Amino acid sequence: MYHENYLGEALRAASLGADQSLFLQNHQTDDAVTYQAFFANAERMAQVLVETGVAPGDKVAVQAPKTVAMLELYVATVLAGGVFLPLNPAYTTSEITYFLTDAEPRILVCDPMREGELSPVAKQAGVSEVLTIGANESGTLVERRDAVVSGFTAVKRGPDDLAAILYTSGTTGRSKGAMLTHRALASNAQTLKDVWQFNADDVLIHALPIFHTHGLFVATNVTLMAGSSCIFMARFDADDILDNMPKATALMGVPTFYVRLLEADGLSKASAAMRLFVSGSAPLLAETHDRWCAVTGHAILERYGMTETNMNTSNPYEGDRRAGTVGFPLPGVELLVTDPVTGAPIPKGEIGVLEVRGANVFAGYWKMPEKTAEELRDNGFFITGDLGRVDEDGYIHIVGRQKDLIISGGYNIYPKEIELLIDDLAGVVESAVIGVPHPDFGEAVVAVIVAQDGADITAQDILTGIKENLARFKHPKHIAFVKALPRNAMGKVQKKALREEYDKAFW
Ligand code: MCA
Ligand code: AMP
Repeated sequence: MYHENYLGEALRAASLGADQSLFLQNHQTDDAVTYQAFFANAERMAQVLVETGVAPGDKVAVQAPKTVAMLELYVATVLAGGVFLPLNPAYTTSEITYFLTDAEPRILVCDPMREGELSPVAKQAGVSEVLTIGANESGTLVERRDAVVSGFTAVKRGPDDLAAILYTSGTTGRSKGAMLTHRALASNAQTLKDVWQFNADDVLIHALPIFHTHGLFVATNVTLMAGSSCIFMARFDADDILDNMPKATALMGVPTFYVRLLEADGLSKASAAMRLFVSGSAPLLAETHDRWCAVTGHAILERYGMTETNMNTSNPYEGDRRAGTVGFPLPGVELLVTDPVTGAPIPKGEIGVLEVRGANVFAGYWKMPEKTAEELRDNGFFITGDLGRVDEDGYIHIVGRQKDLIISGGYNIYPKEIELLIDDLAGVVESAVIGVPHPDFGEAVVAVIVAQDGADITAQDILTGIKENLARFKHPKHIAFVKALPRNAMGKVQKKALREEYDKAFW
């Protein structure tokens, strides 16, 4: 089955012979989806993709609500030999225009509610067909799937072929498409399944979005590869998660999940029989780790990854899960700490740039050979831009970032993108966008703005001015007007000074 499609086979292997076992409980509709039903639908959808002209290597872009159909589309794209390109539903049409123009997908699958506004953009970008997936498992792609009667023979794809492109923001403001191969995705999920000991008895609470690495590859691929099942929720809701914990064994989340669950009533009782809580995508405060331990008796397992690499390090499943650390390199991942200037390895214990190498590492940035060359060394090491150190026991500590990046509730936000938009508004001289501590999101966006002399410009004007072009989660949650931005002798804006000044903006 699927034996010539590398990732397809890896995702299907565990459930072969267990076709009637449950893959997914849809929390929205209460439908129970068996492995047999899920893969049969994915095959039918793959047939539709091929009929619409998707050839091996073609990209299938999707901006749709979190549904089982969207998950089927991921597997269908892989089986059809295509390249899955998921996009955050929060992106505005102007943001989507960039992705479609840059990636040149064969088809776009979007929410029926946005078909009208996105179709012209898709056409302009050379997309040959627009299909839809709506909330509640509806849409034209679902209808066409249901009209296909026969099964589908997976298209041949090898380990080095691309399975997905995920866009990750760039420091210059332009997002970069990270090209991920069948091998990178399959090998990383296999490793995680093994080290976190997932098996057919596991039930994962899946409340993460499925347009990013965490919810799409870590949560979904691990579930499929272990033959486990999941409780599939359209979004995070603390009460829903607590209600379902007694039926589940594992939860994967960003730190905000754990911060919010700690605020809810009944956590201690609900979590009693769970076996694993995983956190990642952003730093988990040691305080959250400790409080979780005190309330539930479970030590959260923190791991560290990136869109370009999937997961790189993990705290041990068996052994000491240390708060404030991301554990050890995963099997098959080599990690170096290097000097930020020379790139040479530095002595153990000192802070430097984390670099990683392994089968998990991406194949480069789509259509950006210079960026690829800057970040991916000839010897295979990827320069993460994260700053860290390895302690005397081998645990890795992430202490900061070389890149000017804000991570808010697990979403990455690049200040440059927001600054460019604000600087373009009438009445603005210049701006600096920074991330400062936030009790719920970990970090949140603050914009510090210098207005033109005499300009009567308000925070609301700024928000109104950027809203067409910027997804809401990237909007500044605090806006300050100042006379001048702090600069060093070289004239560079001192963001560190600004971060210190606005450190308490949300407390
Ligand atoms: C929502 N808002 C946000 C965020 N989420 N603002 C900043 N940061 C956010 N993360 C905005 C909304 O637009 C809204 O604004 C207001 O905050 C309240 O939204 P609400 O609906 O209450 O939020 P929510 O639906 O409860 O979402 C919060 C969330 C969600 C559950 C934390 O953001 C989430 O699921 N985050 C997970 C992201 C993730 O999967 N990251 C993995 C990336 P307004 O009121 O103005 O409309 S993969 C990765 O990082 C690497 C590879 C890795 O290691 O995993
Ligand atoms: P993304 O661009 O979405 O791929 O996000 C990757 C970035 O998230 C990494 O480069 C880190 O800066 C950050 N990250 C992921 N997991 C962790 C973690 N456990 N602790 C600290 N930072 C993390």
